Amino acid sequence: MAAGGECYLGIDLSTQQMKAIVIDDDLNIIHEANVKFDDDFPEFGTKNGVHVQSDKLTVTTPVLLWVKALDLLLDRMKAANLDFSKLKSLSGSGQQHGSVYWKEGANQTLKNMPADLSLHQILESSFSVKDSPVWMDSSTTEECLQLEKCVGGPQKLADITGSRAYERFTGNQIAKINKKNPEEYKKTERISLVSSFIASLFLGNYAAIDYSDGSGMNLMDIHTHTWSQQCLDACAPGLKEKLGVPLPSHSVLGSISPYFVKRFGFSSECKVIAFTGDNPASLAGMRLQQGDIAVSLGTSDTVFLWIQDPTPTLQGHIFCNPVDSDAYMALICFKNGSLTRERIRDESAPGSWDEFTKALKATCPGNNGNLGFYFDVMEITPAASGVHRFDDRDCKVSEFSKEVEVRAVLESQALAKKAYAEKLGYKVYLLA
Ligand code: 5FX
Repeated sequence: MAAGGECYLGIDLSTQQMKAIVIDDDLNIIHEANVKFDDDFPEFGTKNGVHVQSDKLTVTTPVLLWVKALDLLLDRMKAANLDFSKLKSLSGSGQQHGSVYWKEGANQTLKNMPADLSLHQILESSFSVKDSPVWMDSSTTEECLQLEKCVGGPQKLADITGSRAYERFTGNQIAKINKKNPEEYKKTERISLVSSFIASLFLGNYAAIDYSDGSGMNLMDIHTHTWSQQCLDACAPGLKEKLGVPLPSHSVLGSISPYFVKRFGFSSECKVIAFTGDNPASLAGMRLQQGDIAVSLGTSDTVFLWIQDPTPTLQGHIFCNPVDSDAYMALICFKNGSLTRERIRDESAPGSWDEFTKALKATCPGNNGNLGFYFDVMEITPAASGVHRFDDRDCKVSEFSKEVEVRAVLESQALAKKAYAEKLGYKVYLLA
């Protein structure tokens, strides 16, 4: 960075960690930091960043863990002598669909944060729901059926919101909270997505939900960029007020809260730009254009593409585009991503990616007709679970050799991405 040059901060709150990156005007990375939830906060007892409840379907993360993570991330950046006063603006992304429930009075607390206390100390009692549902949750089938019924069926819901009802989508999660814990819902002043929650901390005020992440809720009309009253009514009473007004994903929300100016030395002019979902942010960051397709390999694997004229179907999702509010993005999400690959690595290649690669190279593309499906947890696309292996005669077998297993997990994951992208009308050409 040139002396006196300006720079920009990006924050990502994903499933297993929180990351920060600082870039200059030429997109050079000048600082990076991260906080790993399981390792840095063992007191919360998360595994891979989440708590899986005893029903195996409910998956949550304590919201205070995320608040503590931001405290620690910024402390680490300060300890590394980052000059916060050079930051001209900041923005970021969050795992999609997860939700945060602010208790009555929380906005007053956000607006008056004393700089001698940590965020965690200040916000300790600001949440009406302590365990935030996250995208891995699949406990809301009842609420999904109810929502689809209320609006006239799954295709009707997809026509309005871009997706048929999905368990992890926020509207269905809110409906469950209202049904199971009506007192907690009543005490909720505002509901944020994970992305708008982090933006709210920086802003010292409730930040708007952006169009793109907002379209992962089964609540927004993706054509008008407004909440669909029909969907809101089907999920919970008084929801519109609790959600605020959605805004374009690149909106300037305001200047950073004085708390960060005093505590970390940010400039009071540093602007907070709307945060969005991790997948929309990847589309923006990779500068995707119409015709491009991208694959993201993370806790979830996703396939996404820029589209202009969406025709929502019962598989995959249509979200508003984060870069161009008149365009859209299609997305397919696979829940069994990196954690499944890591399990196979641990079992078939003693925990080493080098050994995994060696095993992969010992077999040839096509795996001699052996095919496996690895759904360690209930998959989203398709809705299936368990491990299913078939040999070259299509007979079900209970195990593969280590080498065949390694190739089978990669090939089946790649084939699923190709098959579902093609169902959305995308042509994937294989190079010989
Ligand atoms: C997308 O619809 C998903 O559910 C996941 O990719 C989450 O965004 C992971 F953070």
